[in-house]
Amino acid sequence: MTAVDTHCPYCALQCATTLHPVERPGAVAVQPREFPTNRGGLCRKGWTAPEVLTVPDRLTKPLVRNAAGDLVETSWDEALDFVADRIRSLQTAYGDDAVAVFGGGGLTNEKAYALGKFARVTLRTSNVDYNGRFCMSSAAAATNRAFGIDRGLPFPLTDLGGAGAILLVGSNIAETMPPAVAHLDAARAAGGLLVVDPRRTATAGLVDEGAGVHLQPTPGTDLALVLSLTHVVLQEGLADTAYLQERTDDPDGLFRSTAGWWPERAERVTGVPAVTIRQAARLLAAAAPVHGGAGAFILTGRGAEQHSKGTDTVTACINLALALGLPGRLGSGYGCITGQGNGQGGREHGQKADQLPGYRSIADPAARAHVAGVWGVDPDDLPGPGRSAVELINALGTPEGPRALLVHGSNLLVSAPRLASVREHLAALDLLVVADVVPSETALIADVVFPVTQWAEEDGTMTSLEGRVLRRRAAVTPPGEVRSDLAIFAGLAERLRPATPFSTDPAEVFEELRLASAGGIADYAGISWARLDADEALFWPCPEESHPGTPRLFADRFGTPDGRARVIAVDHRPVADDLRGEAPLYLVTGRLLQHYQSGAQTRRVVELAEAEPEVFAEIHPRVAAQLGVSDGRPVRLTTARGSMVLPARVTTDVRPDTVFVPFHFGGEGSVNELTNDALDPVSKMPEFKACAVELAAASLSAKGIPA
Ligand SMILES: Nc1nc2c(c(=O)[nH]1)N[C@H]1C(S)=C(S)[C@@H](COP(=O)(O)OP(=O)(O)OC[C@H]3O[C@@H](n4cnc5c(=O)[nH]c(N)nc54)[C@H](O)[C@@H]3O)O[C@H]1N2
Ligand SMILES: Nc1nc2c(c(=O)[nH]1)N[C@H]1C(S)=C(S)[C@@H](COP(=O)(O)OP(=O)(O)OC[C@H]3O[C@@H](n4cnc5c(=O)[nH]c(N)nc54)[C@H](O)[C@@H]3O)O[C@H]1N2
Ligand code: SF4
Ligand SMILES: [Mo]
Repeated sequence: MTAVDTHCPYCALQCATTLHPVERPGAVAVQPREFPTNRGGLCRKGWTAPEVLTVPDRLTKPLVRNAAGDLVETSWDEALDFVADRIRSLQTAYGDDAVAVFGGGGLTNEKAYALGKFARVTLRTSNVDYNGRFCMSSAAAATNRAFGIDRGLPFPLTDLGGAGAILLVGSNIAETMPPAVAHLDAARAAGGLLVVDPRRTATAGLVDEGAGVHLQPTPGTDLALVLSLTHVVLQEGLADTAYLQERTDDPDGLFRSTAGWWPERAERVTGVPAVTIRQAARLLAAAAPVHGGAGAFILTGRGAEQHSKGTDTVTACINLALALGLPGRLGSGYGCITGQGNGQGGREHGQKADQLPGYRSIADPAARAHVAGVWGVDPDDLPGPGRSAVELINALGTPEGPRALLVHGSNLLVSAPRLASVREHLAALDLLVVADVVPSETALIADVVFPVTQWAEEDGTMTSLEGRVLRRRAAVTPPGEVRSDLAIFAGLAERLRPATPFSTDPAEVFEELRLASAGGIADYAGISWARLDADEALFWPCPEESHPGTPRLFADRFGTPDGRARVIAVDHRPVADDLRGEAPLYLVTGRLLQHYQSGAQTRRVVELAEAEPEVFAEIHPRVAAQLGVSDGRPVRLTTARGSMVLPARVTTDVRPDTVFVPFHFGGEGSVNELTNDALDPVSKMPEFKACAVELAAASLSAKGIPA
């Protein structure tokens, strides 16, 4: 092996790396590579990613559960035959929708595309969705309805570098994308870094004394806060009225929907002082182009989005950006910080319940005709829109719901909300098939487990948080009998519906993806692996080989039929499972720098597991004193869904009405035992970020806590 240029397997920043040969088979060493997003930097997860390639319990052979209930090794042919037979008999008995597929935003574009095609063409099921529903779906829904296009950042990340102010709503970017912090430097130096988070996170810590503002609202109140920021902008005459007239459909709607949110009222709801709200609005406005500022950005993360009103909160952020004339202006804008490695590409190629490749709607007859043409099938044979992730999980094993589930790239038994229900529904299935690289919590309860390739073992493409298409390159041969997810789709298609064969060659799959996406919103027709190999600077849409790609969207028009942004009136509403006498605190969940998602990968990396070995609850000293609990001692958290015991981390970084727990741990350490699966009505995003919780001191003998 020679040195191979690729990108980190984890988050959407997709830091550029070079892999170097080492002596051990299947192993590599990693070096960061100069690239606009990471500027030669890597976080701790990126540095240690090679270890996941050779973890001792790496899956290397297909496994099938035997009569005694154990997962035992088998051959690919036997495992594929078994799964195909079960699918055939379940679909014969219960119909095509009896089989469901669940995808992931970590899959390459090629895998995501093949997964959607496999569900629609081979299985003919409408039951397909993916973990992006848990991730940025509220921002996607909001940008789709306001701008007509959902590309997380409609501008290159480096554009942030010139801004005078950046408002970060519910993003802890300093821990979730550490190398990206460099792009905040100018705004920080200008005193324009504005961070909205109920915790004093590492990101809030970037706000030095007098160099910006940390707004620390009550969890679940961002919508009121942003409505009030907009109120101040409009009342103080700071809006870009010419922009509102020219580029939006309803400037008056903006005034009407924010008129009642004067800062003193918002203070009562959010806990953020009215004076701070005014200060933040003025700082942001001063950087807007209409006032001759250096540029301003509003960016949202999961803290704003993962709520039952996430779509409306993002809409309020977009409305604030429109009031200031930011979207589509060079050096300003609104963006959602997409999370997973291919969180952007994963939402474009048809893994979503309502979507076909090219970010097309599965309900649109023209879109169906185009994609069916590429697939060589009759448009009438394509299923219609299906259930969203949580609705799909809650239907599994019910009389009307699917009897079988195939999971590719998600560890549902850790990362989905209200785990008791997830466990019950997975157990009620006749067939659970999990494709993974390691025996994740979900793989361990499956009937069949397929061992698949991961980043350094495969070729493909990923689309980063900027909408930039990147090459993932194979550097090593996968161990044992590991195959790509593409081989699973091909193997099952050959057995179930051989008339439409599936390629196992990612380069061929990409060529087909180009055709299927052509003419769609996310148009990849002009992007080829050869062009990417020459220069990874192609942002979609890129309709022709001669097209330079589109780093910046919306300069002249938005993606709506008349080219104007839609102003959608939204109003504040409380958290679905709100505080009450017996549950007086908010439980919020999120991430630690050291772990990735369900932790399936990073909990297996020794250095990361040693740094953060177990779950904990951040509580304020005042709460700790009330409970008589000191740092490291066990507390019991109880919500309407469940209860868990975990050590307290006593810190003034969290509000006294808030408890924070990271979601990266499995089994008894899974905070999703407690979270609420109440859904946003538009995006169907579950309310991971806030629910009412009761706290109590726990006994020393409580499970899992050493005395
Ligand atoms: N280290 C690490 N990095 C990651 C990941 C990971 O698992 N680990 N995952 C990747 C993925 S898929 C994603 S989606 C991104 C997520 O990246 P972020 O959005 O930055 O991550 P979170 O920690 O989920 O949430 C951000 C913040 O929201 C705050 N928060 C909670 N409730 C509220 C609220 O009501 N309002 C506001 N304003 N804030 C609130 C939390 O305190 C938290 O600090 O990270 C990506 N990068
Ligand atoms: N309480 C709470 N819960 C949350 C969140 C939160 O903030 N709070 N955040 C949510 C968010 S934003 C997200 S994105 C989800 C993520 O949660 P999950 O969907 O569980 O994501 P991962 O842990 O990344 O799981 C990916 C799995 O796929 C495997 N894998 C990696 N590469 C491949 C591949 O190429 N093919 C296949 N078949 N498998 C592969 C990995 O080993 C891992 O087991 O969690 C959500 N859950
Ligand atoms: S920031 Fe994201 S892409 Fe970069 S090294 Fe860390 S996990 Fe990997
Ligand atoms: Mo995510």
